[in-house]
Amino acid sequence: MTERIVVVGAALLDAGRLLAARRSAPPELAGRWELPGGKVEQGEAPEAALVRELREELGVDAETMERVPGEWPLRPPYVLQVWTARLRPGSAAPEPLQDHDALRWLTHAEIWDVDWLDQDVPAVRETLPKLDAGTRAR
Ligand code: 523
Repeated sequence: MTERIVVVGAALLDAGRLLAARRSAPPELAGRWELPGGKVEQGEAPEAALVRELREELGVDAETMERVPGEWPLRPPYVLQVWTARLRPGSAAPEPLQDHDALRWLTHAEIWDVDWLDQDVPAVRETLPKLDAGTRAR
């Protein structure tokens, strides 16, 4: 049986906006936007991997909230799973420290303004209702 490796992505939410990150590498992905994250390491829980990746790549202290239903195929043997996440109190604001060269906080109306990686599009679509839930009562 082929080994399957989970790549975790974060739908990082803040005040009804979703964070999009523009990849700077590898060349075939550079310039496209993604839900930031990375590969789960052996023996690591996916949520812990996501918190680690967000710290390494964006310099933030984040926590996961819920799994976004679904799983999306990447280049074999990788599959993408997504969690909603938020910044913990006192966290720094995200900065593109590694793997990215731009970040944008998108409102629902702006979600399709960026050129998402094809494989991230269905995951982004699934997170939209959660984004709306976060825009109420402010
Ligand atoms: N994706 C992807 N979408 C998405 C992520 C986080 C990753 O399509 N939202 C793809 C891109 C790569 C593979 O998944 O082909 C691994 O992601 P990467 O490079 O962000 O994972 P890292 O940071 O764990 O990789 P290493 O640099 O190898 O450690």
